[in-house]
Amino acid sequence: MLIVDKQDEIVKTSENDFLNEIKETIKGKSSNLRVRTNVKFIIAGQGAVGKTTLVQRYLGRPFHAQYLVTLGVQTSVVSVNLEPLVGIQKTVKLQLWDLAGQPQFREVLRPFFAGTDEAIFVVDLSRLSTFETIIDWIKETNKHNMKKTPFVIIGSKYDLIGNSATSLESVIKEYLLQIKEVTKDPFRDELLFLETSSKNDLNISEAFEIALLRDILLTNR
Ligand SMILES: Nc1nc2c(ncn2[C@@H]2O[C@H](COP(=O)(O)OP(=O)(O)O)[C@@H](O)[C@H]2O)c(=O)[nH]1
Ligand SMILES: [Mg+2]
Repeated sequence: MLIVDKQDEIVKTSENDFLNEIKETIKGKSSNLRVRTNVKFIIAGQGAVGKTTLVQRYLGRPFHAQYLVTLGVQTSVVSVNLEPLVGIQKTVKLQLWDLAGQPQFREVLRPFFAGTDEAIFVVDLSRLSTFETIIDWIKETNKHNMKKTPFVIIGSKYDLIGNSATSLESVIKEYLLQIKEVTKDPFRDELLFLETSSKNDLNISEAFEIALLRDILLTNR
């Protein structure tokens, strides 16, 4: 995964190290930790980047190679027990709002942005041009929420890029810096980017855990 820090430095780190670091920070605060019982995530990004597959894999469903367009929005609720993650005896009801990426749904989607606690924006690593709509999604999300919405960027389909991963990295970094520039805010955290593969089950639960635990950290700072 890549982290663009507050000074716009890009750091490459392992998702497990990062996840452990967040877990330790949360454990350190656990005596008076505030945890919302309901958390809403939206999952957004261009059509066919792998949003629905990512959510379905997180929910434990098998991988399907054929493409089924999401019509408008598909919502799921999953109960996340924080005990095994950070040793807190609480359960979070995580609502996942999987939004259709095709432009014809844009109008229909407007009401669904409100109340978003965290956004998961997905790009397709085998089509890096899918990065280009992310800034629009960020603006649209912020427009319907009182505060700037924290987000994580997921680069999906890591299995498809194989040996070209290293050569694509500079393009990815460039896109991340552009996004960071547009979303500049002195109180904003680092920008997080995480590679996943729904096909090979790479970083699926990690992606949602990072997003959820970071939401808890942001609520408590
Ligand atoms: N190779 C590969 N294909 C994927 C992956 N994730 C999704 N896909 C395929 O990409 C297509 C679009 O996926 P979908 O989740 O429906 O995209 P959405 O429109 O963003 O919801 C489908 O054919 C999926 O099988 C992945 O990690 N690897
Ligand atoms: Mg979909």
